[in-house]
Amino acid sequence: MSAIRVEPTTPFDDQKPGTSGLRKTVSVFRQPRYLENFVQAIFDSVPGRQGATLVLGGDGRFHNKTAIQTIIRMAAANGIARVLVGRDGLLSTPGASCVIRERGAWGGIILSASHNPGGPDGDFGIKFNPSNGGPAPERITDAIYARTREIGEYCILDTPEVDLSALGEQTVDDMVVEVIDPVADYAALMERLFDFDAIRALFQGGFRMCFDAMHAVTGPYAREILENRLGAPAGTVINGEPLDDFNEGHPDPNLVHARDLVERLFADGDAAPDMGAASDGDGDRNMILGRRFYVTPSDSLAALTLNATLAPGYARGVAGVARSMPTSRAPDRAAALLGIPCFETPTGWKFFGTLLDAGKATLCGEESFGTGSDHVREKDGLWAVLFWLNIVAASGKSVEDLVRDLWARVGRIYYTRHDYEDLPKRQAETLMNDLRARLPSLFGTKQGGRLVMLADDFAYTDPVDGSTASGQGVRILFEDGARIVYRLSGTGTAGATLRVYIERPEDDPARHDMDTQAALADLIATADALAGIQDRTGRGGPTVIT
Ligand code: VG1
Ligand code: CO
Repeated sequence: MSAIRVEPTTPFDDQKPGTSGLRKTVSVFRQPRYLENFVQAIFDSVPGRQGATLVLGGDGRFHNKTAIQTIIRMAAANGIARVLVGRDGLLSTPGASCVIRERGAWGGIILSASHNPGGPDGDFGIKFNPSNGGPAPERITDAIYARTREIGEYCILDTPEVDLSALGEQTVDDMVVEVIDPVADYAALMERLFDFDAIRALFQGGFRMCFDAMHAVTGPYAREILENRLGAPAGTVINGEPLDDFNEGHPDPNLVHARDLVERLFADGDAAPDMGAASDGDGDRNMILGRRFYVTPSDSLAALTLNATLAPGYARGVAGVARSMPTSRAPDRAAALLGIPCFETPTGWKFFGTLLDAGKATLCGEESFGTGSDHVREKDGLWAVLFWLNIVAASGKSVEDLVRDLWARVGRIYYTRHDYEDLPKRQAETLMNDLRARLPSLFGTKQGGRLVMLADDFAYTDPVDGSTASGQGVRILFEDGARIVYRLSGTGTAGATLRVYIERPEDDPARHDMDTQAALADLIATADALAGIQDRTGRGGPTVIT
Protein backbone atom coordinates (compact mmCIF):
# COMPACT_ATOMS: atom_id res chain seq x y z
CA MET A 1 0.00 0.00 0.00
CA SER A 2 1.42 3.37 -0.94
CA ALA A 3 1.91 5.94 1.74
CA ILE A 4 -0.79 8.56 2.04
CA ARG A 5 0.69 11.97 1.45
CA VAL A 6 -0.74 14.55 3.83
CA GLU A 7 -0.19 17.91 2.16
CA PRO A 8 -0.35 21.13 4.14
CA THR A 9 -2.60 23.78 2.59
CA THR A 10 -4.20 27.12 3.37
CA PRO A 11 -7.80 28.14 2.67
CA PHE A 12 -9.05 29.99 -0.40
CA ASP A 13 -11.72 32.44 0.59
CA ASP A 14 -13.90 32.11 -2.54
CA GLN A 15 -15.11 28.51 -2.41
CA LYS A 16 -18.74 29.18 -1.60
CA PRO A 17 -20.96 27.06 -3.87
CA GLY A 18 -23.58 29.01 -5.86
CA THR A 19 -26.88 27.97 -7.42
CA SER A 20 -25.31 24.77 -8.68
CA GLY A 21 -21.92 23.92 -7.19
CA LEU A 22 -18.62 25.80 -7.21
CA ARG A 23 -18.08 27.48 -10.56
CA LYS A 24 -14.92 29.40 -11.49
CA THR A 25 -12.76 30.00 -14.52
CA VAL A 26 -10.42 27.19 -15.51
CA SER A 27 -7.47 29.38 -14.50
CA VAL A 28 -8.80 29.62 -10.94
CA PHE A 29 -9.23 25.84 -10.78
CA ARG A 30 -5.71 25.28 -12.12
CA GLN A 31 -4.13 27.04 -9.16
CA PRO A 32 -2.25 24.55 -7.02
CA ARG A 33 -4.37 23.18 -4.15
CA TYR A 34 -7.61 24.86 -5.35
CA LEU A 35 -9.44 21.71 -6.48
CA GLU A 36 -7.75 19.66 -3.74
CA ASN A 37 -9.00 21.95 -0.97
CA PHE A 38 -12.59 21.77 -2.16
CA VAL A 39 -12.54 18.00 -2.65
CA GLN A 40 -11.01 17.45 0.78
CA ALA A 41 -13.69 19.72 2.24
CA ILE A 42 -16.34 17.45 0.72
CA PHE A 43 -14.69 14.35 2.19
CA ASP A 44 -14.33 16.07 5.58
CA SER A 45 -17.88 17.36 5.86
CA VAL A 46 -20.05 14.51 4.56
CA PRO A 47 -20.06 11.51 6.93
CA GLY A 48 -19.85 7.91 5.80
CA ARG A 49 -17.17 7.87 3.09
CA GLN A 50 -15.03 5.11 4.64
CA GLY A 51 -15.44 1.95 2.58
CA ALA A 52 -18.10 3.63 0.43
CA THR A 53 -18.70 4.04 -3.30
CA LEU A 54 -18.15 7.35 -5.07
CA VAL A 55 -19.53 8.18 -8.52
CA LEU A 56 -17.30 10.45 -10.60
CA GLY A 57 -17.61 12.09 -14.00
CA GLY A 58 -18.15 15.30 -15.82
CA ASP A 59 -19.34 17.04 -18.95
CA GLY A 60 -16.03 16.54 -20.76
CA ARG A 61 -14.91 20.13 -20.71
CA PHE A 62 -11.28 21.19 -20.62
CA HIS A 63 -9.58 20.13 -17.34
CA ASN A 64 -12.15 17.36 -16.76
CA LYS A 65 -9.72 14.45 -17.09
CA THR A 66 -6.95 16.10 -15.08
CA ALA A 67 -9.35 16.83 -12.23
CA ILE A 68 -10.67 13.27 -12.33
CA GLN A 69 -7.17 11.79 -11.88
CA THR A 70 -6.61 14.05 -8.86
CA ILE A 71 -9.96 13.16 -7.32
CA ILE A 72 -9.31 9.42 -7.78
CA ARG A 73 -5.99 9.74 -5.91
CA MET A 74 -7.65 11.73 -3.15
CA ALA A 75 -10.56 9.28 -2.91
CA ALA A 76 -8.12 6.40 -2.38
CA ALA A 77 -6.27 8.38 0.29
CA ASN A 78 -9.56 9.21 2.04
CA GLY A 79 -10.84 5.68 2.48
CA ILE A 80 -13.28 5.39 -0.46
CA ALA A 81 -13.51 1.70 -1.44
CA ARG A 82 -14.82 2.01 -5.00
CA VAL A 83 -15.01 4.75 -7.58
CA LEU A 84 -17.42 4.43 -10.49
CA VAL A 85 -16.15 6.70 -13.21
CA GLY A 86 -17.71 7.26 -16.62
CA ARG A 87 -15.64 6.15 -19.63
CA ASP A 88 -13.39 9.00 -20.81
CA GLY A 89 -14.45 10.82 -17.65
CA LEU A 90 -17.93 11.47 -19.05
CA LEU A 91 -21.17 11.40 -17.08
CA SER A 92 -24.05 13.74 -17.69
CA THR A 93 -25.51 15.33 -14.58
CA PRO A 94 -28.72 13.26 -14.74
CA GLY A 95 -26.66 10.22 -15.73
CA ALA A 96 -24.56 10.64 -12.58
CA SER A 97 -27.70 11.06 -10.48
CA CYS A 98 -29.03 7.83 -11.95
CA VAL A 99 -25.85 5.87 -11.21
CA ILE A 100 -25.61 7.20 -7.63
CA ARG A 101 -29.13 5.95 -6.95
CA GLU A 102 -28.96 2.64 -8.82
CA ARG A 103 -25.62 1.66 -7.35
CA GLY A 104 -26.26 2.79 -3.77
CA ALA A 105 -23.31 5.17 -3.75
CA TRP A 106 -22.31 7.43 -0.85
CA GLY A 107 -22.42 10.27 -3.33
CA GLY A 108 -21.07 11.66 -6.55
CA ILE A 109 -18.72 14.37 -7.68
CA ILE A 110 -19.78 15.95 -10.96
CA LEU A 111 -17.36 18.17 -12.83
CA SER A 112 -19.28 20.70 -14.85
CA ALA A 113 -19.95 24.34 -15.42
CA SER A 114 -23.14 23.34 -17.22
CA HIS A 115 -23.99 25.80 -19.99
CA ASN A 116 -21.00 28.08 -19.42
CA PRO A 117 -18.39 28.07 -22.23
CA GLY A 118 -15.39 25.73 -21.80
CA GLY A 119 -11.79 25.50 -22.98
CA PRO A 120 -8.62 26.84 -21.32
CA ASP A 121 -10.17 30.32 -21.09
CA GLY A 122 -13.64 29.06 -20.18
CA ASP A 123 -15.25 27.91 -16.98
CA PHE A 124 -15.00 24.83 -14.82
CA GLY A 125 -17.06 23.62 -11.91
CA ILE A 126 -17.55 20.94 -9.31
CA LYS A 127 -20.61 19.83 -7.40
CA PHE A 128 -21.36 17.15 -4.88
CA ASN A 129 -24.52 15.03 -4.88
CA PRO A 130 -25.19 12.87 -1.82
CA SER A 131 -26.74 9.40 -1.82
CA ASN A 132 -30.22 10.46 -3.00
CA GLY A 133 -28.51 11.52 -6.25
CA GLY A 134 -29.57 15.16 -6.01
CA PRO A 135 -27.59 18.36 -5.65
CA ALA A 136 -26.39 18.81 -2.08
CA PRO A 137 -28.89 20.84 -0.07
CA GLU A 138 -27.71 24.10 1.51
CA ARG A 139 -27.11 22.37 4.83
CA ILE A 140 -24.35 20.34 3.12
CA THR A 141 -22.98 23.08 0.85
CA ASP A 142 -22.76 25.38 3.88
CA ALA A 143 -20.80 22.73 5.77
CA ILE A 144 -18.46 22.22 2.81
CA TYR A 145 -17.93 25.96 2.52
CA ALA A 146 -17.25 26.29 6.25
CA ARG A 147 -14.66 23.53 5.94
CA THR A 148 -12.92 25.29 3.03
CA ARG A 149 -12.44 28.32 5.30
CA GLU A 150 -10.43 26.41 7.89
CA ILE A 151 -8.79 23.63 5.91
CA GLY A 152 -5.16 22.92 6.82
CA GLU A 153 -4.30 19.75 4.90
CA TYR A 154 -5.49 17.35 2.26
CA CYS A 155 -4.71 13.67 1.63
CA ILE A 156 -3.57 12.19 -1.67
CA LEU A 157 -1.65 9.21 -3.01
CA ASP A 158 1.17 9.16 -5.54
CA THR A 159 -0.23 6.62 -7.94
CA PRO A 160 -0.08 6.31 -11.72
CA GLU A 161 -2.94 7.60 -13.86
CA VAL A 162 -5.99 5.43 -14.28
CA ASP A 163 -6.85 4.47 -17.87
CA LEU A 164 -10.25 6.09 -18.33
CA SER A 165 -10.79 4.65 -21.80
CA ALA A 166 -11.10 0.97 -20.86
CA LEU A 167 -14.32 -0.35 -19.35
CA GLY A 168 -13.86 -2.55 -16.28
CA GLU A 169 -12.06 -2.61 -12.97
CA GLN A 170 -8.59 -1.37 -12.09
CA THR A 171 -7.11 -0.80 -8.67
CA VAL A 172 -5.53 2.24 -7.14
CA ASP A 173 -3.85 0.95 -4.06
CA ASP A 174 -6.63 -0.95 -2.28
CA MET A 175 -9.43 1.08 -3.91
CA VAL A 176 -11.25 -0.28 -6.94
CA VAL A 177 -11.83 2.05 -9.87
CA GLU A 178 -14.54 0.79 -12.18
CA VAL A 179 -14.79 2.53 -15.53
CA ILE A 180 -18.45 2.31 -16.51
CA ASP A 181 -20.39 2.92 -19.70
CA PRO A 182 -21.88 6.35 -18.92
CA VAL A 183 -25.01 5.62 -20.95
CA ALA A 184 -26.00 2.07 -19.90
CA ASP A 185 -27.82 2.58 -16.58
CA TYR A 186 -29.43 5.76 -17.84
CA ALA A 187 -30.71 4.26 -21.09
CA ALA A 188 -32.17 1.30 -19.19
CA LEU A 189 -34.03 3.70 -16.90
CA MET A 190 -35.45 5.58 -19.90
CA GLU A 191 -36.70 2.30 -21.38
CA ARG A 192 -38.60 1.65 -18.18
CA LEU A 193 -40.23 5.09 -18.16
CA PHE A 194 -41.25 5.54 -21.78
CA ASP A 195 -43.01 3.58 -24.48
CA PHE A 196 -40.06 2.87 -26.75
CA ASP A 197 -42.21 0.79 -29.13
CA ALA A 198 -44.57 3.69 -29.73
CA ILE A 199 -41.69 6.12 -30.28
CA ARG A 200 -39.99 3.65 -32.62
CA ALA A 201 -43.22 3.40 -34.62
CA LEU A 202 -43.39 7.19 -34.76
CA PHE A 203 -39.94 7.36 -36.37
CA GLN A 204 -40.78 4.48 -38.70
CA GLY A 205 -43.80 6.46 -39.84
CA GLY A 206 -41.51 9.24 -41.04
CA PHE A 207 -41.51 11.57 -38.04
CA ARG A 208 -38.36 13.65 -38.26
CA MET A 209 -36.51 15.24 -35.40
CA CYS A 210 -33.24 17.05 -34.90
CA PHE A 211 -31.41 16.84 -31.59
CA ASP A 212 -28.56 19.31 -31.08
CA ALA A 213 -26.07 17.99 -28.53
CA MET A 214 -24.04 21.19 -28.90
CA HIS A 215 -20.75 19.21 -28.77
CA ALA A 216 -21.41 18.52 -25.13
CA VAL A 217 -22.07 15.46 -22.99
CA THR A 218 -25.46 14.35 -24.37
CA GLY A 219 -24.05 13.35 -27.78
CA PRO A 220 -23.31 9.72 -26.80
CA TYR A 221 -26.56 9.44 -24.82
CA ALA A 222 -28.72 10.83 -27.61
CA ARG A 223 -27.07 8.71 -30.31
CA GLU A 224 -27.51 5.52 -28.32
CA ILE A 225 -31.10 6.20 -27.32
CA LEU A 226 -32.56 8.08 -30.29
CA GLU A 227 -30.64 6.53 -33.18
CA ASN A 228 -29.66 3.06 -31.93
CA ARG A 229 -32.55 2.08 -29.68
CA LEU A 230 -35.41 4.12 -31.14
CA GLY A 231 -34.41 3.84 -34.79
CA ALA A 232 -34.33 7.54 -35.60
CA PRO A 233 -32.34 8.00 -38.83
CA ALA A 234 -28.58 8.54 -38.53
CA GLY A 235 -27.96 12.26 -38.45
CA THR A 236 -30.92 12.95 -36.17
CA VAL A 237 -28.33 13.90 -33.57
CA ILE A 238 -26.18 16.83 -34.65
CA ASN A 239 -23.02 18.13 -33.00
CA GLY A 240 -22.91 14.77 -31.20
CA GLU A 241 -19.15 14.61 -30.56
CA PRO A 242 -18.28 15.90 -27.07
CA LEU A 243 -15.41 18.39 -27.38
CA ASP A 244 -13.51 19.92 -24.50
CA ASP A 245 -14.32 23.44 -25.70
CA PHE A 246 -17.78 22.62 -27.12
CA ASN A 247 -16.39 23.65 -30.51
CA GLU A 248 -15.90 27.12 -29.04
CA GLY A 249 -19.63 27.28 -28.52
CA HIS A 250 -21.86 28.22 -25.64
CA PRO A 251 -23.67 24.96 -24.81
CA ASP A 252 -26.85 26.62 -23.65
CA PRO A 253 -30.03 25.33 -25.31
CA ASN A 254 -31.96 28.50 -25.98
CA LEU A 255 -33.06 30.50 -29.01
CA VAL A 256 -29.85 32.51 -29.02
CA HIS A 257 -27.15 29.87 -28.54
CA ALA A 258 -28.77 26.93 -30.37
CA ARG A 259 -29.15 29.00 -33.53
CA ASP A 260 -28.34 26.17 -36.00
CA LEU A 261 -31.16 24.10 -34.61
CA VAL A 262 -33.59 27.01 -34.53
CA GLU A 263 -32.87 27.78 -38.19
CA ARG A 264 -33.60 24.18 -39.18
CA LEU A 265 -36.87 24.11 -37.27
CA PHE A 266 -38.01 27.42 -38.68
CA ALA A 267 -37.21 26.48 -42.30
CA ASP A 268 -40.03 26.80 -44.85
CA GLY A 269 -42.47 24.01 -45.61
CA ASP A 270 -41.48 20.37 -45.24
CA ALA A 271 -37.79 21.21 -44.90
CA ALA A 272 -38.40 21.75 -41.21
CA PRO A 273 -38.33 18.61 -39.04
CA ASP A 274 -41.38 17.80 -36.89
CA MET A 275 -39.55 18.36 -33.65
CA GLY A 276 -36.29 19.87 -32.45
CA ALA A 277 -34.46 19.66 -29.16
CA ALA A 278 -31.17 20.66 -27.62
CA SER A 279 -29.37 20.06 -24.37
CA ASP A 280 -26.65 21.86 -22.45
CA GLY A 281 -23.06 21.16 -21.43
CA ASP A 282 -23.87 18.62 -18.72
CA GLY A 283 -27.14 17.31 -20.17
CA ASP A 284 -29.59 18.54 -17.58
CA ARG A 285 -31.28 21.27 -19.66
CA ASN A 286 -33.57 20.93 -22.62
CA MET A 287 -35.16 23.11 -25.24
CA ILE A 288 -38.17 21.74 -27.11
CA LEU A 289 -39.20 23.04 -30.52
CA GLY A 290 -42.05 22.04 -32.75
CA ARG A 291 -42.08 22.79 -36.46
CA ARG A 292 -41.74 26.58 -36.56
CA PHE A 293 -42.81 26.62 -32.94
CA TYR A 294 -40.95 27.35 -29.71
CA VAL A 295 -42.07 25.80 -26.42
CA THR A 296 -41.49 28.02 -23.41
CA PRO A 297 -39.93 25.87 -20.65
CA SER A 298 -42.70 26.81 -18.21
CA ASP A 299 -45.31 25.68 -20.77
CA SER A 300 -43.33 22.50 -21.32
CA LEU A 301 -43.64 21.58 -17.64
CA ALA A 302 -47.36 22.39 -17.70
CA ALA A 303 -47.97 20.35 -20.87
CA LEU A 304 -46.03 17.36 -19.51
CA THR A 305 -48.11 17.56 -16.33
CA LEU A 306 -51.39 17.50 -18.22
CA ASN A 307 -50.31 14.61 -20.47
CA ALA A 308 -48.08 12.65 -18.11
CA THR A 309 -50.24 9.57 -17.88
CA LEU A 310 -49.62 8.86 -21.58
CA ALA A 311 -46.11 7.70 -20.60
CA PRO A 312 -45.96 4.28 -18.91
CA GLY A 313 -43.65 5.49 -16.11
CA TYR A 314 -46.25 8.08 -15.10
CA ALA A 315 -49.43 6.14 -15.85
CA ARG A 316 -50.34 6.09 -12.17
CA GLY A 317 -50.59 9.91 -12.23
CA VAL A 318 -48.69 12.87 -10.92
CA ALA A 319 -48.73 13.42 -7.14
CA GLY A 320 -47.73 17.05 -7.39
CA VAL A 321 -45.70 19.53 -9.40
CA ALA A 322 -42.97 21.88 -8.25
CA ARG A 323 -41.58 24.91 -10.03
CA SER A 324 -38.95 27.48 -9.17
CA MET A 325 -40.35 30.85 -8.17
CA PRO A 326 -39.41 32.70 -11.40
CA THR A 327 -41.00 29.98 -13.55
CA SER A 328 -44.37 31.03 -14.98
CA ARG A 329 -47.61 30.04 -13.27
CA ALA A 330 -48.65 27.77 -16.18
CA PRO A 331 -47.76 24.64 -14.14
CA ASP A 332 -49.91 25.96 -11.25
CA ARG A 333 -52.87 26.19 -13.59
CA ALA A 334 -52.26 22.70 -14.99
CA ALA A 335 -51.97 21.32 -11.46
CA ALA A 336 -55.19 23.06 -10.41
CA LEU A 337 -56.97 21.48 -13.35
CA LEU A 338 -55.83 18.04 -12.20
CA GLY A 339 -56.54 18.81 -8.55
CA ILE A 340 -52.95 18.24 -7.43
CA PRO A 341 -50.64 20.59 -5.49
CA CYS A 342 -48.07 22.88 -7.09
CA PHE A 343 -45.07 23.89 -4.96
CA GLU A 344 -43.06 27.07 -5.45
CA THR A 345 -39.37 26.82 -4.54
CA PRO A 346 -36.32 29.07 -4.85
CA THR A 347 -34.18 28.85 -7.99
CA GLY A 348 -31.87 25.82 -8.15
CA TRP A 349 -32.60 22.12 -8.39
CA LYS A 350 -31.40 21.46 -4.85
CA PHE A 351 -34.68 22.86 -3.52
CA PHE A 352 -36.73 20.12 -5.21
CA GLY A 353 -34.94 17.25 -3.46
CA THR A 354 -37.03 17.02 -0.30
CA LEU A 355 -40.32 17.23 -2.25
CA LEU A 356 -39.20 14.46 -4.61
CA ASP A 357 -37.87 12.27 -1.78
CA ALA A 358 -41.13 12.69 0.16
CA GLY A 359 -43.26 11.80 -2.87
CA LYS A 360 -44.98 15.20 -2.76
CA ALA A 361 -43.83 16.20 -6.25
CA THR A 362 -43.52 13.91 -9.25
CA LEU A 363 -42.57 16.53 -11.86
CA CYS A 364 -40.41 19.63 -11.37
CA GLY A 365 -39.22 22.43 -13.56
CA GLU A 366 -37.49 25.74 -13.96
CA GLU A 367 -37.93 28.43 -16.58
CA SER A 368 -34.22 28.06 -17.36
CA PHE A 369 -34.83 25.06 -19.63
CA GLY A 370 -34.82 22.59 -16.75
CA THR A 371 -37.40 19.82 -16.39
CA GLY A 372 -37.28 16.60 -14.42
CA SER A 373 -39.08 14.10 -12.25
CA ASP A 374 -38.66 11.68 -9.39
CA HIS A 375 -36.84 9.21 -11.71
CA VAL A 376 -33.55 10.87 -10.68
CA ARG A 377 -32.81 13.89 -8.51
CA GLU A 378 -31.50 16.26 -11.18
CA LYS A 379 -33.17 17.99 -14.05
CA ASP A 380 -32.83 15.87 -17.14
CA GLY A 381 -32.59 17.13 -20.72
CA LEU A 382 -32.92 13.93 -22.73
CA TRP A 383 -35.64 12.62 -20.41
CA ALA A 384 -37.75 15.69 -21.28
CA VAL A 385 -37.19 15.06 -25.00
CA LEU A 386 -38.25 11.41 -24.66
CA PHE A 387 -41.28 12.45 -22.62
CA TRP A 388 -42.35 14.80 -25.41
CA LEU A 389 -41.74 12.10 -28.03
CA ASN A 390 -43.80 9.65 -26.00
CA ILE A 391 -46.68 12.10 -25.72
CA VAL A 392 -46.55 12.99 -29.41
CA ALA A 393 -46.53 9.28 -30.29
CA ALA A 394 -49.35 8.36 -27.92
CA SER A 395 -51.61 11.32 -28.72
CA GLY A 396 -50.98 11.61 -32.44
CA LYS A 397 -50.71 15.37 -31.94
CA SER A 398 -47.87 17.65 -32.94
CA VAL A 399 -45.77 19.57 -30.42
CA GLU A 400 -47.60 22.75 -31.40
CA ASP A 401 -51.03 21.10 -31.03
CA LEU A 402 -50.14 19.92 -27.55
CA VAL A 403 -49.12 23.41 -26.45
CA ARG A 404 -52.22 24.95 -28.04
CA ASP A 405 -54.31 22.42 -26.14
CA LEU A 406 -52.64 23.58 -22.96
CA TRP A 407 -53.43 27.22 -23.75
CA ALA A 408 -57.01 26.35 -24.57
CA ARG A 409 -57.41 24.62 -21.23
CA VAL A 410 -55.55 26.92 -18.85
CA GLY A 411 -54.94 30.11 -20.83
CA ARG A 412 -51.64 31.27 -22.23
CA ILE A 413 -49.03 32.87 -20.04
CA TYR A 414 -46.80 35.12 -22.09
CA TYR A 415 -43.37 34.77 -20.57
CA THR A 416 -39.88 36.12 -21.18
CA ARG A 417 -36.58 36.42 -19.37
CA HIS A 418 -34.23 39.32 -20.01
CA ASP A 419 -30.63 38.85 -18.90
CA TYR A 420 -28.17 41.69 -18.44
CA GLU A 421 -24.83 39.90 -18.35
CA ASP A 422 -21.47 41.00 -17.11
CA LEU A 423 -22.59 44.06 -15.18
CA PRO A 424 -20.21 45.52 -12.61
CA LYS A 425 -20.95 43.62 -9.40
CA ARG A 426 -21.42 46.73 -7.26
CA GLN A 427 -23.81 48.28 -9.77
CA ALA A 428 -26.00 45.17 -9.91
CA GLU A 429 -26.03 44.78 -6.14
CA THR A 430 -26.95 48.43 -5.63
CA LEU A 431 -29.78 48.09 -8.11
CA MET A 432 -31.16 45.11 -6.21
CA ASN A 433 -30.68 46.75 -2.80
CA ASP A 434 -32.42 49.93 -3.89
CA LEU A 435 -35.29 47.90 -5.28
CA ARG A 436 -35.58 45.92 -2.03
CA ALA A 437 -35.64 49.09 -0.01
CA ARG A 438 -38.61 50.35 -2.04
CA LEU A 439 -40.68 47.18 -1.74
CA PRO A 440 -42.76 48.18 1.31
CA SER A 441 -43.86 51.38 -0.42
CA LEU A 442 -44.87 49.71 -3.69
CA PHE A 443 -47.89 47.83 -2.40
CA GLY A 444 -51.12 49.46 -3.56
CA THR A 445 -49.41 51.82 -6.02
CA LYS A 446 -49.95 51.81 -9.77
CA GLN A 447 -46.96 51.01 -11.93
CA GLY A 448 -47.36 51.34 -15.68
CA GLY A 449 -51.11 51.42 -15.12
CA ARG A 450 -51.18 48.18 -13.11
CA LEU A 451 -52.04 47.91 -9.43
CA VAL A 452 -49.32 46.28 -7.29
CA MET A 453 -50.81 43.51 -5.14
CA LEU A 454 -47.62 42.09 -3.71
CA ALA A 455 -44.02 43.27 -3.58
CA ASP A 456 -41.53 41.18 -1.62
CA ASP A 457 -38.21 39.40 -1.56
CA PHE A 458 -39.01 35.71 -1.89
CA ALA A 459 -38.40 33.65 1.24
CA TYR A 460 -39.00 29.93 1.43
CA THR A 461 -39.69 27.39 4.13
CA ASP A 462 -39.29 23.83 2.93
CA PRO A 463 -42.59 22.04 3.64
CA VAL A 464 -40.77 18.75 4.30
CA ASP A 465 -37.77 19.54 6.49
CA GLY A 466 -38.57 23.08 7.58
CA SER A 467 -35.27 24.53 6.29
CA THR A 468 -35.44 28.14 5.19
CA ALA A 469 -33.96 30.30 2.45
CA SER A 470 -34.34 34.04 2.13
CA GLY A 471 -33.36 36.74 -0.35
CA GLN A 472 -34.36 34.52 -3.29
CA GLY A 473 -35.56 37.23 -5.66
CA VAL A 474 -37.73 40.31 -5.76
CA ARG A 475 -41.25 39.68 -7.02
CA ILE A 476 -43.85 42.19 -7.98
CA LEU A 477 -47.30 40.86 -8.59
CA PHE A 478 -50.05 42.91 -10.21
CA GLU A 479 -53.79 42.74 -9.87
CA ASP A 480 -54.28 41.34 -13.39
CA GLY A 481 -51.97 38.40 -12.67
CA ALA A 482 -48.95 39.96 -14.39
CA ARG A 483 -45.63 39.53 -12.59
CA ILE A 484 -42.09 40.86 -12.69
CA VAL A 485 -39.24 39.09 -10.89
CA TYR A 486 -35.67 40.33 -10.45
CA ARG A 487 -32.71 38.32 -9.20
CA LEU A 488 -28.98 38.05 -9.62
CA SER A 489 -27.50 34.91 -11.13
CA GLY A 490 -25.61 32.53 -8.88
CA THR A 491 -23.79 30.59 -11.60
CA GLY A 492 -21.60 33.18 -13.32
CA THR A 493 -17.86 33.56 -12.93
CA ALA A 494 -17.37 37.19 -13.99
CA GLY A 495 -19.21 40.33 -12.89
CA ALA A 496 -22.92 39.99 -12.21
CA THR A 497 -25.88 38.93 -14.30
CA LEU A 498 -29.25 40.51 -13.62
CA ARG A 499 -32.18 38.32 -14.60
CA VAL A 500 -35.57 39.95 -15.11
CA TYR A 501 -38.51 37.57 -15.53
CA ILE A 502 -41.68 39.03 -17.02
CA GLU A 503 -45.04 37.37 -17.54
CA ARG A 504 -48.74 37.98 -17.91
CA PRO A 505 -51.67 35.63 -18.41
CA GLU A 506 -53.89 35.95 -21.45
CA ASP A 507 -57.12 34.03 -21.14
CA ASP A 508 -58.69 35.16 -24.42
CA PRO A 509 -57.98 32.47 -27.05
CA ALA A 510 -58.34 35.10 -29.76
CA ARG A 511 -55.17 36.68 -28.39
CA HIS A 512 -52.99 33.57 -28.15
CA ASP A 513 -51.00 34.29 -31.29
CA MET A 514 -49.11 37.41 -30.40
CA ASP A 515 -45.38 37.77 -30.48
CA THR A 516 -44.18 37.35 -26.89
CA GLN A 517 -42.07 40.49 -26.74
CA ALA A 518 -44.91 42.53 -28.21
CA ALA A 519 -47.44 40.98 -25.85
CA LEU A 520 -45.25 41.96 -22.92
CA ALA A 521 -43.98 45.31 -24.21
CA ASP A 522 -45.68 47.49 -21.60
CA LEU A 523 -44.60 45.24 -18.72
CA ILE A 524 -41.05 45.18 -20.04
CA ALA A 525 -41.09 48.97 -19.92
CA THR A 526 -42.48 48.87 -16.37
CA ALA A 527 -39.76 46.42 -15.32
CA ASP A 528 -37.11 48.77 -16.63
CA ALA A 529 -38.65 51.86 -15.06
CA LEU A 530 -39.17 50.25 -11.63
CA ALA A 531 -35.56 49.17 -11.26
CA GLY A 532 -33.99 51.92 -13.38
CA ILE A 533 -32.11 49.32 -15.39
CA GLN A 534 -31.19 51.34 -18.44
CA ASP A 535 -30.40 54.48 -16.45
CA ARG A 536 -28.14 52.66 -14.03
CA THR A 537 -26.40 50.30 -16.42
CA GLY A 538 -26.30 52.43 -19.54
CA ARG A 539 -27.34 49.32 -21.46
CA GLY A 540 -29.71 49.78 -24.38
CA GLY A 541 -31.29 46.40 -23.68
CA PRO A 542 -30.66 42.90 -22.40
CA THR A 543 -27.78 40.71 -23.59
CA VAL A 544 -29.91 37.59 -23.90
CA ILE A 545 -33.66 37.24 -24.28
CA THR A 546 -35.27 33.86 -23.76
C1 VG1 B 1 -29.28 29.19 -13.44
C2 VG1 B 1 -30.77 29.02 -13.61
C3 VG1 B 1 -31.32 28.04 -12.59
C4 VG1 B 1 -30.57 26.71 -12.72
C5 VG1 B 1 -29.07 26.96 -12.58
C6 VG1 B 1 -28.26 25.71 -12.80
O1 VG1 B 1 -29.01 29.72 -12.17
O2 VG1 B 1 -31.42 30.25 -13.50
O3 VG1 B 1 -32.70 27.88 -12.81
O4 VG1 B 1 -30.98 25.81 -11.72
O5 VG1 B 1 -28.65 27.93 -13.55
O6 VG1 B 1 -28.51 25.15 -14.04
P1 VG1 B 1 -28.69 31.29 -11.93
O7 VG1 B 1 -28.40 31.42 -10.48
O8 VG1 B 1 -27.53 31.64 -12.83
O9 VG1 B 1 -29.93 32.01 -12.36
V1 VG1 B 1 -27.28 24.27 -14.81
O10 VG1 B 1 -27.90 23.60 -16.15
O11 VG1 B 1 -26.12 25.35 -14.74
O12 VG1 B 1 -26.78 23.04 -13.70
CO1 CO C 1 -26.70 22.18 -16.87
